[in-house]
Amino acid sequence: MSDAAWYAPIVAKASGWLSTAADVADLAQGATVNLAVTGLSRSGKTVFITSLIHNLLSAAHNQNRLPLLGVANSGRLIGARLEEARAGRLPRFRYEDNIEAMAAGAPAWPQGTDDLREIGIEVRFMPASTPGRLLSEISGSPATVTIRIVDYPGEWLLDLPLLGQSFATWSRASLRLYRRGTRAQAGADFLAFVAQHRHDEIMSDETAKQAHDLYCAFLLQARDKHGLSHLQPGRFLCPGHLADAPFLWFAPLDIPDGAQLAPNSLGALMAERYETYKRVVVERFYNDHFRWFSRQIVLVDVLRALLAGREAFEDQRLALEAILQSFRYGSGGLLAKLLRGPHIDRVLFAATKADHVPDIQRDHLAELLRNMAAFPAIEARSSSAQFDVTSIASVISTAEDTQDIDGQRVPVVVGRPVGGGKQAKFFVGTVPIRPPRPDAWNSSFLNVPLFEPPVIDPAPVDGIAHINLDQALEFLMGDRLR
Ligand SMILES: Nc1nc2c(ncn2[C@@H]2O[C@H](COP(=O)(O)OP(=O)(O)OP(=O)(O)O)[C@@H](O)[C@H]2O)c(=O)[nH]1
Ligand SMILES: [Mg+2]
Repeated sequence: MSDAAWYAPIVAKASGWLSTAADVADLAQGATVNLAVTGLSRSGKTVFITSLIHNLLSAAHNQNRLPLLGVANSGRLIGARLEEARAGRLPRFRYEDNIEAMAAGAPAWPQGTDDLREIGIEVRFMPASTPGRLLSEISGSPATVTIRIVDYPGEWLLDLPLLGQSFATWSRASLRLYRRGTRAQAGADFLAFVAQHRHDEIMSDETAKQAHDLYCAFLLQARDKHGLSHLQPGRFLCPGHLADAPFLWFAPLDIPDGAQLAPNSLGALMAERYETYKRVVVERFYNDHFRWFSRQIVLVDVLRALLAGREAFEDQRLALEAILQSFRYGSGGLLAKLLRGPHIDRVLFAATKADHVPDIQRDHLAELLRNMAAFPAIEARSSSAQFDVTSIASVISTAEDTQDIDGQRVPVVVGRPVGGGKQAKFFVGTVPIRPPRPDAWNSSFLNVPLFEPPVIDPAPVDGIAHINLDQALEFLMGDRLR
């Protein structure tokens, strides 16, 4: 590996081209960019990471797969390879298994994620700038950038907002939410239990465990039966290796404003476990995997939320906003100055599974996402971070066609629904560009199943057909690949 500290002054003096020695050090030593792939459960994180890797590995053979990625389009991409598994601290992301599953005789999507995994992709390229190229020639090696990505269950993201809340505050906010709408039905047993167990009753492990079990059953139902997203804590839905750790045995309780939790009370026991959970699980998750990211893609399955109805849609919006509070955007703000580590300076919001709608509807998906959460507020708070909104499909699983409906020729998508259905046409109606008005929710305007993945080549040669994956990568990484 070349000694950048030695080269930089010489090159700078000789040419006067260099803006900063740090850029050259990056090119010579190989920079690492931590990319946060953020998204609620089933939003498409694992499929996105798998397709991104496969297309980057394939790019040396088939540069046409990534026409909107500058480094590929300009012919400067030399190749990409996976970092050795031992380079990471976590178990390796199952790229190979995922590709094999998708390339099998009966193609299948990757499994839902149940724990943390990481991977690094080393991209080798010829620098675009004259000093960068000169440095590459002197050192005899191309520039490299390693993109590091961590994959995790989407449910865990909702834990991040807990860092800013005490047990009493969280309990009050949660129970307020659970007493309304669908949650009140799904959580009837748990709410009845809470009504019978005051925070100041004598602590009991048995009562705490009972509350916890009822609460978990409620969260599972809210997610799986009602399509809700704002569900905390995340490990209750997806415990990973923690499984039955006793400090997980807590649940929200009714705690009136201003009430003190007495020693040896049920409330005090729950609060202690909640704090342990925050310290042992959430803080570690945040510090180890989010603090160091400088680029972020936020994946949102906007269509699924629309399909699930008004409450699920509103709930997803709340969940997204809660999560976004947990990240540090731009260089402004007291918090950004106090906390160590880089801030996130580029964020892309992406509506996923854009192949579920015909081409002419895809801009609508992105617009709907733009109008869905309080992104403009984030933008205003952070002048130095760059934001964009787009729609993507990591793996195109449908084809476009048209169909006559009521004497009109309308665009439809054709695909094979997961679960053995026959190939069929699906008319998705018009995707609204704003969250529907309250009275518009009654008409079901969309009809999209999950589709089977297409046949792909497991060898990283041809790549995977996608929509806007290259554009997303250019926005997120383009400046680091120059
Ligand atoms: N048609 C289509 N379906 C997709 C695409 N990406 C994801 N899906 C579907 O969405 C499902 C969920 O995708 P994942 O990538 O596993 O979601 P995730 O965010 O990793 O979910 P968790 O691991 O549960 O947090 C997949 O099993 C597919 O059915 C896409 O680009 N096109
Ligand atoms: Mg996953």
